[in-house]
Amino acid sequence: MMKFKSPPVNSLSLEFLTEFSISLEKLENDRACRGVIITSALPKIFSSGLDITEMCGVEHSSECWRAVQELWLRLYGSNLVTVAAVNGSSPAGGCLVALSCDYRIMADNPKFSIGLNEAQLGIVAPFWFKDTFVNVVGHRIAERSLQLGSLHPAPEAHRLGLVDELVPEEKLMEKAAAVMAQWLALPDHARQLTKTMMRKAVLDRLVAHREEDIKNFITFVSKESIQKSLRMYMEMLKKKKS
Ligand code: CO8
Repeated sequence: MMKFKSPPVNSLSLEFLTEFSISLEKLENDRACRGVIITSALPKIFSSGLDITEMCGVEHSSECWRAVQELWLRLYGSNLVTVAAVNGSSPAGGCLVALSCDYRIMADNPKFSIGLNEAQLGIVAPFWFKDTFVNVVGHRIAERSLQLGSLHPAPEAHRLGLVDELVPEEKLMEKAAAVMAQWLALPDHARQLTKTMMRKAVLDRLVAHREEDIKNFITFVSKESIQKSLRMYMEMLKKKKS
């Protein structure tokens, strides 16, 4: 089991992303490990997505973006069985982490929401976020949800197929373990080859366009208008509190 614990909101900072990738790599290389359940040690939040403050500061943006790519390539292409036990809100990059797993179980709490809400921040989810989303929910639902930057409350996320199952919060880990056992009952090689067959085209697309994707990201976040949108969004988050 891997438990995110980076208060206050498990934002995906460069440090967090690097540690996450290294931990996954270690598990991949451990012959005794065949699967991982990903969850959060924080109440109410699975992950708040990319660290917006870091993203606003242009100096690390290329390194940050490479780290996001690296993590996604590793997680989406993982040979392990990956189960996301989503025990709190999961916007943007947090949603991508869940979408990249083989199976998603979410706590049945309408206060928890999940989705690729980039459009709400005035930014655009890159093509590989979109591809991952389409592969889970289909083109129409992904298109509407991405254009509106929707954050779906857990019951709606379940209806749309964004999460596979809803369970009462106190049953989440028990259920995740049961799902893991079900997936591990299959021969690894058959399951792994099937997973590769389903995901390879999408993974290969980013591998082929990685440097271009980093360049696009930097050009985009360096724009004054985008910086302004991100600053406004952070202010809106702060105001919401007071
Ligand atoms: N990054 C940095 N800081 C954050 C983030 C974040 N993603 N989210 C929250 N924080 C900060 C808040 O500003 C606040 O700071 P402070 O205490 O100094 O005011 C603190 O964390 C706690 O936040 P809240 O008070 O809002 O906590 P709540 O428990 O009320 O809510 C939520 C938690 C639901 C996670 C809420 O904070 C939220 O909605 N956060 C924003 C999440 C979001 O929209 N993330 C999108 C990130 S973008 C991304 O992941 C993909 C980028 C793709 C880029 C492509 C470009 C080309």
